[in-house]
Amino acid sequence: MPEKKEKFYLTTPIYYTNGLPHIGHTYTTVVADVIRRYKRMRGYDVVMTTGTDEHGVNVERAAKKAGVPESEFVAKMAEAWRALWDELGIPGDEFIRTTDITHVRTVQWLFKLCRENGYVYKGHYTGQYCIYDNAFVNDAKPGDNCPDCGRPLETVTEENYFFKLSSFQKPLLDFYKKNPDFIQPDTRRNEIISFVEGGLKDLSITRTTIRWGIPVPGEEPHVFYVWFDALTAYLSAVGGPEYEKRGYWPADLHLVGKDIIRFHTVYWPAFLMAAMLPVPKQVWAHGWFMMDAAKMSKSKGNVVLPRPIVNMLGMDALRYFLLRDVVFGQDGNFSYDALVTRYNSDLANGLGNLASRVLTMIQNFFDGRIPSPSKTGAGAGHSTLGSSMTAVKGLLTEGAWDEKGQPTTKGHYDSLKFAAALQEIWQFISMIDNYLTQEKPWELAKDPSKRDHLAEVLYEAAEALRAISILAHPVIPNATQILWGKLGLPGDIGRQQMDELNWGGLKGGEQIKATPALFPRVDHQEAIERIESMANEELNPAPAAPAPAASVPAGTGASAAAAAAPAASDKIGIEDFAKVEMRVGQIKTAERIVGADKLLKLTVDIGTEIRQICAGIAQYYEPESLIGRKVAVVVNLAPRKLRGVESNGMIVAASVGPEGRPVLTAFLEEVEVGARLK
Ligand code: ME8
Repeated sequence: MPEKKEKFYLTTPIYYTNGLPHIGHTYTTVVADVIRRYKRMRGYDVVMTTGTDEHGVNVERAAKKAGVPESEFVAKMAEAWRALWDELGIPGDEFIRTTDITHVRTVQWLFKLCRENGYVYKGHYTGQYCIYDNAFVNDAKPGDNCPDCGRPLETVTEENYFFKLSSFQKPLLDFYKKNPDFIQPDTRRNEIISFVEGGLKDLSITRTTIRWGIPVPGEEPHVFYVWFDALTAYLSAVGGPEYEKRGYWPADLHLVGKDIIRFHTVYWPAFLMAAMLPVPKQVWAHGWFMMDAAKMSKSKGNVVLPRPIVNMLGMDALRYFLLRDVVFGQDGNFSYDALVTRYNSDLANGLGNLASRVLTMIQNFFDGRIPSPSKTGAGAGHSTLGSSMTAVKGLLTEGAWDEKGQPTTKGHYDSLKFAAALQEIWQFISMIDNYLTQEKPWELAKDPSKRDHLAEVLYEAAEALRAISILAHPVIPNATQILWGKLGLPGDIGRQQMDELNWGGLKGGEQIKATPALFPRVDHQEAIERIESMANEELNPAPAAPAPAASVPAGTGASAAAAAAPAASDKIGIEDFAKVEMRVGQIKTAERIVGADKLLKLTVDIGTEIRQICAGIAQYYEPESLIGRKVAVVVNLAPRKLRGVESNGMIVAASVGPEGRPVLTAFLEEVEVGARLK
């Protein structure tokens, strides 16, 4: 009988359905996925829940605006969230929607328990309510703005059911004391403790002003307050009233952003205590990703989207960057510049380069078979590097603490110090790099008497790559799985157990695979321009007009244009072509853009107005040579920003040669500015 695995249950927030995921949401979900993978590699039976928070006045309004019933609106949004998580390879094991019937029953059951235990009463409440955050704001006066989002509050009077939150001040403070790890990081814990010490007011947990919510049985038109509803989703996802059968409750970890910590560490445990249900073990609140020093939000128009980054650099690059660049818990600024720098330095030059060096030498010197360790005379101490290699071996395979009591890679993962874990793994990478530089296997290969030594060096380096793949797998699952295969190892690397990571897992004789580079280097500027251009397209989708095959979308380069062009067999009707409005424009001014060496900023007269348009032609045309030139312009393209500069239209050019050199159109006869191209 296999030993029964210990269970580990973790959750992301249940995200609102009135918008689509950006990097902030992606961050929390990526972190949850990293923990899930890590815990599985430490032998746990893990369930991770994510989902969608679908009730409340915001959704009611958004659905109205879209002219569809709420249920239809949320079904589409939930599907979009689920599909994006699937596409990014970070789906929940459970995906709970707050409109699921199992969830509705769980909320009603929780309310019944709280009421039976004497913690619910009926009353009236008049207060200032933020319809965007779905919360009454205590102590606010009519006319005030919401302290969280800054938008105007509304005065609302309702008959409500109240939850006796005031009865839980002492039980909560006792609970925090007994469970010092319940709220993490410590700064947040201190904030919450002083908030609770300041006194708790009872909380209204039903609404009569909202229709789109879970009905309170027998008390219609009362529906549940969205937070009473949404928090309960964590429990609904693993069995609801029958949670004991599945055995995952209480949750081991709720991962949240710092914006919603109070709901998770004050309200939620109080609701559960009132119902006499087990309370979660830990709530971890991370910081915010900022854009230009402001919290990212769609209403501010400063969101970063995950898909364009993944299309350009791959999901592992995004995951690595999110975890490596920001200390988990703190706020971080998001910048494409830092992202691409990290990609090139740590992934392309770091791990990618080490892997290709080692594999290429094994290919060349040992016919693609990993040399066997038994023939290497390992431990012969042939060089001073023998001892540093021994140290690396020890570090790669040790437990959570080293002999000096310092946390190791596993220890860092355990305490969610992802940046520290990655820093440590990347130190191993540079140690192996140095080992190769000093042992010089390419020199050893020239001397047949040094064959054993050569075999040893390459074996050790390959074995180090195997260990590094296992340790880095939770963060970069795709690349490590590929590397695993390149090392000739079978199966799913995610099934490897970190605690069984002993030196010597490679037996020798494995046939390596020479597949393309793990992380091909990218041109810094071009990568950023492409990501920005794809993000623009996703945020401001152009009307469904196919791009003319020979056009160069400003700033994207010719290959993206080719990729966007319809396949030869996809003929379009004349009515489709007619959707693209092209006119003769005359360039009035042209200048370079600082920090974007492929882009020119042009002003173009299109007959009816002068437009600002960015064009990716700076490497081929001198700005001065363009003044007065007549060109073909797509004038009905949605405006977008390229490198922060507004571009309102597109200059048409032929894309010539493999590098896609843009060649502007020209007219052999005199044409009038503004004339339409048909
Ligand atoms: O609050 N930086 O949902 P939500 C980092 N439905 N993380 C961010 C972020 C940013 N700029 N923006 C969002 C809700 N997040 C409720 C939750 S739970 C029972 C109900 C992440 O769609 C972060 O995890 O507004 C934050 O807590 C969450 O998304 C808010 O998601």
